[in-house]
Amino acid sequence: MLRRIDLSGEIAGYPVRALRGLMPRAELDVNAALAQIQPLLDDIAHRGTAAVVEIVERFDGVHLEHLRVPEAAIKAAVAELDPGLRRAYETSIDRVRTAHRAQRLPDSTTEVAPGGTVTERYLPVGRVGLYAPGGLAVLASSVIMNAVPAQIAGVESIALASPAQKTNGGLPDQGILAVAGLLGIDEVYAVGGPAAIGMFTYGTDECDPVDMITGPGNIYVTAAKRAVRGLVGIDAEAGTTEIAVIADAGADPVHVAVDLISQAEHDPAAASVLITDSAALADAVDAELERRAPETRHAQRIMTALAGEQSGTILVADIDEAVAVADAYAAEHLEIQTANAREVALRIRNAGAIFVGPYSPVSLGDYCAGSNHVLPTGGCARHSAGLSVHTFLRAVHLIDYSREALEVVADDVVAFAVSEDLPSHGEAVSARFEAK
Ligand code: HSO
Ligand code: ZN
Repeated sequence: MLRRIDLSGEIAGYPVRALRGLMPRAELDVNAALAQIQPLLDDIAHRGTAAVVEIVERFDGVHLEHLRVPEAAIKAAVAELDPGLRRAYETSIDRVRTAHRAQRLPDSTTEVAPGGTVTERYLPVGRVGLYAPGGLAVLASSVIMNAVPAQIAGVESIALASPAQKTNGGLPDQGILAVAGLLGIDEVYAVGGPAAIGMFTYGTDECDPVDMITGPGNIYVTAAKRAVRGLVGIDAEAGTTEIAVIADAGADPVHVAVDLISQAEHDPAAASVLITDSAALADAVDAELERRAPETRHAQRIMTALAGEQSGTILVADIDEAVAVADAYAAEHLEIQTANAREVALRIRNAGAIFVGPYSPVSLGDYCAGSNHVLPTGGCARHSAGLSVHTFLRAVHLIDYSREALEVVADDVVAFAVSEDLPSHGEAVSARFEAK
């Protein structure tokens, strides 16, 4: 089912660019969508609530009297939760909180020279708008993954927007509402798509503008976020889900296969990549995929993803080569199913998140590991990290020098200033030491 590329023994000296080209990622034409949604954003900027109501009516077929969801509806969604699902939501929230609390950094003051200090303060963003998609992509877990880090960072005001569902009386999805309730988010808007991004950016008489917008969305939401970037802060653009697995001859082919299938379940363009030094393991995984994929609920989507050119098996000579390939690919999710898995994992440089050993599957991380599932895709793991408490903090420097400390470095500032032909910069220092 997976196409196979044999690179054994060829990795040393193999150009990184060529390695990256082996498994090309699906690309979306966001800019084309941008041209379509720009008029909607402009309309919201000018007419506020009235424009949002019209857009929701046009695209979601729901007429809203108010954009904001009554608190009673959020409470009811929590009350109506199936007990098993409620426990799952609470477990996830609990673990994500525990893991993310450890990310908070204390402010730090460094004495750079006697009497001269630089303090780094971590200040939370003031108001954040979280977006949760509707339709086929209702993922309550993503609300947890976005909201918890913001709350732990100390963001004071969090608003959530999710599309009005005709099937839910014009309210957002019940699961989304329930999770909001469990997280203590009471400001929720039944607004989806670019309208939500416009509402958050420009504000309306019902919704104050936000400082930052995070959360996944379809290509139109992504385009809207691209359009307003700078006016508000925006998280990284989410691409199609991808999983790479490094496995050796000792790996369980069932584990490898079910994990490759699990992420293929997201999208026909999802990437499932196996990197192994064992042709026998690759054969066994293929056999499991052939057997299991047609039996899955979303067989069509999964089989399309597995057969796509973004997916495949790369055969390498040994685990050193496997690590090199994985680093070049820079997967959103990387599993290590080898002997000494933790040791191998610690050698990886580029991956959004690394899942170690046979009992740490990606789907655990999607929901209940405590880690965040908003991760860099499309090779962005080479330079970026996933969503975290840091996403919602700004490090601000406080510069505090005494007269003596400034005097010690005055000549250096003047030398720089003169060399850059900005002499007034130098005078701003030297004037302080001239006799009056
Ligand atoms: N694997 C997805 C997250 C997710 N999976 C949510 C299920 N629900 C992207 O990391
Ligand atoms: Zn997933």
